[in-house]
Amino acid sequence: MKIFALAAAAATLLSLAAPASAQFAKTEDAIKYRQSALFVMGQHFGRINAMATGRVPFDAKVAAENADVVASMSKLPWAAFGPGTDKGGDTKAKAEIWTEQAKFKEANEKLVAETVKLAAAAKTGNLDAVKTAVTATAGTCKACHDAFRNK
Ligand code: ASC
Repeated sequence: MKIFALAAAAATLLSLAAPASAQFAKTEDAIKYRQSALFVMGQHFGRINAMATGRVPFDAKVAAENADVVASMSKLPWAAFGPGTDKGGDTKAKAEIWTEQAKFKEANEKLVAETVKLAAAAKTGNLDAVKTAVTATAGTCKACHDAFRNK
């Protein structure tokens, strides 16, 4: 619980912080940062997904806490895909991120929008609403991975 609250607070602070270009000392840091944010988001999404698929019992409070972290985390990775961060570290990022920036931004925004809906669905405590939102959110994860992430 404390960890969730901390992660959410950190996410809020970071999203209010300096412009992307000023955020990272090194390309390697930008790559590590975006991978870390995506990893944390994936971990928390996985906890909700486990409930949505019936692998673990549905707990509305836990789902809502995790969904809030997902919604906060979903805002973070994109500022770390700045110019020149296509190389210079261990990354699966495709060149299309930088050559099709409008499309990439649209994909980012879709994810953020779906995670807002996921957090709202989780707050209703209704498992069916959570399932619907989990499916929609996972769809935006997959669409972006298919278009912009190497295997
Ligand atoms: C997850 C996760 C992703 C997405 C993706 C959806 O749980 O970590 O990256 O769902 O696999 O297709």
